Amino acid sequence: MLSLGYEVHGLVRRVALEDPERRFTRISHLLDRIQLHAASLESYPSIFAVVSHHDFDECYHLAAQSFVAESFADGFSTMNININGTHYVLAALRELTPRCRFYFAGSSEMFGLVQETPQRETTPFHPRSPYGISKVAGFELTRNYREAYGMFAASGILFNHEGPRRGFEFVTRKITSTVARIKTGQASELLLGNLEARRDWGHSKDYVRAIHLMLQHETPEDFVVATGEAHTVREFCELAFDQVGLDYRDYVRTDERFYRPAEVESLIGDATKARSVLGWQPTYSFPDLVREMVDHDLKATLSQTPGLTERVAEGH
Ligand code: GDR
Repeated sequence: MLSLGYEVHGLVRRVALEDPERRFTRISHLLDRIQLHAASLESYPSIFAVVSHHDFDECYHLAAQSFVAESFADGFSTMNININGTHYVLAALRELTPRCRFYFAGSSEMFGLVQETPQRETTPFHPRSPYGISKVAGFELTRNYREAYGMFAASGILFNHEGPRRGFEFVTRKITSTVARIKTGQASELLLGNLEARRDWGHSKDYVRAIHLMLQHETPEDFVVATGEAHTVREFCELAFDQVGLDYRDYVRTDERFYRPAEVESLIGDATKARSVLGWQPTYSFPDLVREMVDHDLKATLSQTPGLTERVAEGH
């Protein structure tokens, strides 16, 4: 957004751990170019206060409890934050800046137990987790504000999007960060859940371009964003270990703890609408994505431990 000339504002919650070096690591290089405001998705007045002081043109609502497994552990928090938080943002915009364009981060998890393959904008939803249910509610709220109040409110239905900035609990980053630790002798195994789950994995860099294009389109519409290619968790492991010259079968074990009460077995998206209406297309292939994530994690692990680069190069 900065490179496109936008003035960028963001919301942050106050948390007990306020160590700025840790807390803002992923945006530390941007902190002097963006404006952060204290607000919480749990508090309508806090969102109202920020929106009332600025005349925003576009609002990208990406905040959520986004980890599916955690939504089974605490469905109530997930519902509360994801549904009410979305409603608060929409309500504040409607009250104060109804011409502001609004983007809602919908999810392929809304398709859950898939009713058709590949999934597109018209595929019926069948969510399989409190997270998926909360995203269906957010999607419907966004549609309702569009229809009831004429707001430019659009949802992206994004399939899994990954990269070196991904959180460590998600399966792709869990795999690539553990591959780096195994390669450097700091771990000896990788414990995972369902290795046969299939996902349509794309790169976040490609997907944020689609999000921006959606808000520049003349009408507010919903779009599936996906690569149209699916791979299993097992295939991701195979490629990631192969990247550092190891065989995943020697290190990967399954553990009951990482299975979900209701699993989404297979997702694959059809982004024909985004391709034809927005002119969007992904640039990263699946092997490019895996390679970039493994390379990044290997470099990061090596740089954290002095002398390790030499030892790994010598084959230790
Ligand atoms: P997902 O992402 O649930 O698809 O949602 P995640 O990476 O957590 O899981 C993908 C698949 O891998 C299987 N799996 C494991 N997952 C995790 N996290 N840890 C494991 O050890 C493991 N073993 C197997 C899972 O069962 C699942 O099938 C992501 C999130 O970013 C959502 O917020 C977003 O909406 C969707 O992608 C699109």
